Amino acid sequence: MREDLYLKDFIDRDGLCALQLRRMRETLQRVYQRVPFYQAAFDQAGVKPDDLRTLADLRHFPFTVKTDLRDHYPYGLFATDLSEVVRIHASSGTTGKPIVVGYTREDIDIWSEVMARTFHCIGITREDVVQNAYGYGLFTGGLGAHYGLERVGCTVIPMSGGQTEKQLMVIRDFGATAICSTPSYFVHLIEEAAKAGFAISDTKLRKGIFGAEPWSEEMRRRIQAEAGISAFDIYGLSEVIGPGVSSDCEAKCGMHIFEDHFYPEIINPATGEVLPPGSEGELVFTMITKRALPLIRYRTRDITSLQYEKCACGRTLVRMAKVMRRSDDMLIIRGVNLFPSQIESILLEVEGVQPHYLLVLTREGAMDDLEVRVEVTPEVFSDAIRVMESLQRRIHDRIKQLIGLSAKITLVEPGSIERSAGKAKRVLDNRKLK
Ligand code: DLL
Repeated sequence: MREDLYLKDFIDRDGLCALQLRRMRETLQRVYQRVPFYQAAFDQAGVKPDDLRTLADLRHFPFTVKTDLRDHYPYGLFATDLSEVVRIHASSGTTGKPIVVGYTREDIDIWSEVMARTFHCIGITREDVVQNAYGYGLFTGGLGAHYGLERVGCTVIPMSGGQTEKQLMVIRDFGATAICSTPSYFVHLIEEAAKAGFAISDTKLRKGIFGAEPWSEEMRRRIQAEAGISAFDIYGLSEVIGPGVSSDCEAKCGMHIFEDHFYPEIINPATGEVLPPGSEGELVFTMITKRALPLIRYRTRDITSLQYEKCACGRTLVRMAKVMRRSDDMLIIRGVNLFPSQIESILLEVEGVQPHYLLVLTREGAMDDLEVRVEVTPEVFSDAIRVMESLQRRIHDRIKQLIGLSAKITLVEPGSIERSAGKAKRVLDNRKLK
């Protein structure tokens, strides 16, 4: 029974496509009959559920975007009665009301399944003791990971986010072998452990299951070297299901999408045109098994590419490249396009710099200015001004060379940039206030 669950990752592609087509047709019928929003949207686009004869026909159907969920807040896009919904989660956007998502009993089963498959990809077994430091509550991270871990049968410690001292006590005393958290919070744990006089590499912790925010390969290397663990990337979003949409395997060469539930496409974000395999573009998902909230062609805004070649681990499931940017987090500074993750990659290549930074944008008249505030190690901070200045210059020149922007570099004291127990805040845009 348990083995069957994991065998789904190795299904042959023809069998998978046939399954996807059947499920997609059923879902299109269901939303057309049950969700007035979709009936109107399909009618307006001049398509009927029966027009889907092959998977490629999906491109004729309209997209769903975040504002559609907002406009039908809170339950307007649900395809079942609320009496069948057993759980609600919500994701807090930067502005206004949250996005509300719902799950039937079957949806919770699917979610537990895709999370169990996630942990199996990472090599978590019944023998593991897993500290779950994703937030429990309306955020999908905590409960999503929890149900998957129980399904695997390992020992779960439901810590939730925050309470850093207690997290460190539990890592040590309870013998956690793996931890789930945002990558930025784990970096914070590494530092706090050092302050408390121990190294995470001296504990039993061997694996980190990190996601919910972008993090670079440089950040992965740092975390692995400093904590003596293997760091895995997991991806998901509330609107699709939560975590459990895709996961690294032990080969770490892209995250496998659980395609028998979530059908991916890559589009050109400007035109909406579907791009061929391997192209970089915006990721779009159609949920082909969900009951309460099956969204059609949901635009994630996350930029990635898809690789269909079989993976070294033997899984046939398509892999998505690490998500380093969103089509909507691009900053335009003096005409130069910049994604915060580009700065992260540059900073982490410099010795003496810590993985804590904040990009501060200001406007002086018509001119935008970028300040990069970054923490340095205690050694650098207590060093001579000369050493600090030379480090500042190196970072400045590297950003200028690679991105073409002249930024003000401010080296700040270790611990002075605000830490978060969840997603890190990397940009402070003061331009909007003026
Ligand atoms: O962050 C779900 C999740 C929880 C994923 C725990 C992984 C682990 P939301 O709060 O709805 O859901 O935020 C979704 O976060 O569209 C991406 O922009 C970003 N994101 C999530 N995982 C990754 C990742 C959860 N591994 C949004 N790398 C998504 C980069 C990620 N960005």
